[in-house]
Amino acid sequence: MKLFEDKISSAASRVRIALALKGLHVERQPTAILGADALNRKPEYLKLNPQGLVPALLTDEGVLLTQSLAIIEYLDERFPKPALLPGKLEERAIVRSIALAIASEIHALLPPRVAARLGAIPGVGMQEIADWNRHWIREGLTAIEALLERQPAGKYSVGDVPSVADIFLFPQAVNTERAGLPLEQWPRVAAVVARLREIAAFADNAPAPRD
Ligand SMILES: N[C@@H](CCC(=O)N[C@@H](CS)C(=O)NCC(=O)O)C(=O)O
Repeated sequence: MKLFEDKISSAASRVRIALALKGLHVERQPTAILGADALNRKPEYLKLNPQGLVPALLTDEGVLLTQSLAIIEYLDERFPKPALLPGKLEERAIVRSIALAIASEIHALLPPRVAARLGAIPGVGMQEIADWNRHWIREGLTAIEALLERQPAGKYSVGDVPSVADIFLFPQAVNTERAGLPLEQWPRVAAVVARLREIAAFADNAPAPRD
């Protein structure tokens, strides 16, 4: 398998964490998403992934998979141990809803293409974009905190085993702190993330800071 990724990408970080939890090693294809050297908008990459986003995973059968949640569920079905989704039906749905609350309602409003579009609007500069980012992170994580509080006390987002919910939460939490928002304002999130930091698969695969 080959993973198209950029080390700064939090969506790619999710897939790296899933691979590490499962002890899987894949070929890495660095695909820069920032600046003049950005490869994700080049015709060759768009031919492969029409969305021009990372991550993308090329399977051994030559099928190109896109979207981190779909990729991670593919890995989980193909390599079932350790399971990244809980055994109980309702818990699986809750795990997916937390993952999607992060991917669709927070992260989707923050990536470079959104910042670039905002920055093209007259009067919108770095400061306004940083405020935009912090607004959606704050709103999104406040809702996640409330969702986690509904869960019975456990070590991780849902239960005592790291799941897809944690795989989505961790990179978002790392970037939240980088955006200048201390996690302590969301105590349940902060406690879960502190435990995840102790797991090498998470700690070693966080999104790299943008230079
Ligand atoms: N929903 C997608 C999001 C993918 C995404 O937005 N990736 C970002 C990096 S974290 C990207 O490729 N951005 C390129 C750009 O914004 O131009 C997923 O979960 O895989």
